[in-house]
Formats: sequence, C-alpha cells, structure tokens
Amino acid sequence: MITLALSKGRIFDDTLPLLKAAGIEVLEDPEKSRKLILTTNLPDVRVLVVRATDVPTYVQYGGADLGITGKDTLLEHGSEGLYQPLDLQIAKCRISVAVRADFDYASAVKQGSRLTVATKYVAIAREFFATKGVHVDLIKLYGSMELAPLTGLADAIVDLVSTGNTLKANHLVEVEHIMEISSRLVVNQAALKLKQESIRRIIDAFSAAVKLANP
Ligand code: PRT
Ligand code: MG
Repeated sequence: MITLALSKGRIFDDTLPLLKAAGIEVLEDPEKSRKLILTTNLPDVRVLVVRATDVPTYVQYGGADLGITGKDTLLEHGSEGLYQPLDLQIAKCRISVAVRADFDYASAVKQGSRLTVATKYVAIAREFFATKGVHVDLIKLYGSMELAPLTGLADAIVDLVSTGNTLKANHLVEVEHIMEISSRLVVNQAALKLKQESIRRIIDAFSAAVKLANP
C-alpha cells in the first residue's frame, strides 16, 4: 500500500489534475465526504486528508509515504528526514511583507525603528528581518493576518499573496517580496528504500505530469 498525504483546499484542487495525469484518480471528494482516508482507482494507493501544516509530520514519521505541501510549510516547520524530489509548480504564490497603505515602511526601516510583525510564518519572518538588519517583535497568529495592521496589533504582516485581492480589500500594500512559493512532493526516506519501485513510479509519473503542465 502506498499512502499519499494531502491537505484540503487549494493544494488538493491543484493536485488532482497532476494525479490524474499520473494515472491516479481519487474516488471521493474530501469537501463532501467526512472520510479522512480516500480510495483511488488503484487498489494499492490511498490518500490521507490532513491539515496543510501536518503533511510534513505525517511523511516524516511514516504515517504517509509521500505528501504534497507548500514550500512555506516546509521552511516554517522544517523538512528533516524528507526527500524532496520535485517542485510540482502548483499552488503558486509569494510570501510578502504588507503594511497599511498609510504606513511609511521605508522610513520606518531607514530610521531603524523596531517593527511589530504579525504572522503565521515566524521562522521565515525572523530570518528575513534578521538578514535585513531590522529589529522586529514577532506576534504569532494562526489566520486572518490581514486584521493585525488594521486593528493596531502590528505594524506589518508576513503572509502569502497570490492575486493580491485580499490585501487590496483590506487597504494593505505589499512592501517586500520575501520569496516565491509553490508546492513540493515530499517522500519518507525509509519508504523510498522499502517500496522503491512503487514510489519511483509515482515520482516519475508526477515528474512527467509537471512537464506536461509546464511546457
Ligand atoms: O489550513 P488552512 O485552512 O489554515 O489554510 P488553507 O485553507 O489556505 O490551506 P490549503 O490547504 O488551501 O493550502 C495552503 C497552502 O496553499 C499554503 O501553504 C501555500 O503553500 C498555498 N497557497 C498558495 C496559499 C495561497 N496561494 C494563498 N493565497 N495559501 C494561502 N493563501 C491565502 C493567503 O494566506 C491570504 O489570506 O490567500 C489569501 C491571499 O490570496 P489573494 O489571492 O487574495 O492574494
Ligand atoms: Mg484549508
């Protein structure tokens, strides 16, 4: 049995076409079903539905053989013991710093002001501002980061941006572009040795599907 860990939401939606191109069809819709283990057209392949941030954990400890997760999640939570053979080029976005449109970020940085930054990505934010030489107080949030500058909780946020519509709707502007993000295939290293043939076959199929989708 090969177990693939996925999270609901955009990664799942973007993964289905790749899986299909790789010859794997998920037989249930996780948004409709309450099941957390989904069957596929292949009797020896199943899909686990877990929280996005839990995907690396499942794969690290062997609860799943493979997983698909954002580079953001891997950087924030660490990727020890994970083999990362492939950038799947899906769920693309960037991780950015944003502030209220009326906040003069450039001056604050120039003056060496201490900034309060709210984010779900504390490790990524800490590293980014340390490299830049900006002193920050980090506030960990688990969602709706956009609210933090609006309520005075923070001067800035570090969050994912794709279309920019969420920032715009909340009168926030992007002032730094930290890095590009996409989803990665991650593999448990022990599983790769034990089930080499089946896992290699899946990696190769994903690789071909990615090439087909990004000519
Ligand atoms: O698990 P949870 O419910 O907290 O988050 P989720 O539902 O967003 O998770 P899921 O499973 O959909 O996948 C999240 C992963 O998708 C992230 O780890 C990224 O790798 C990837 N991804 C790509 C994104 C976005 N684009 C994205 N735009 N994850 C989140 N967003 C959010 C962003 O945080 C912001 O609130 O969308 C909003 C901005 O979108 P725009 O289009 O308005 O700019
Ligand atoms: Mg979600």
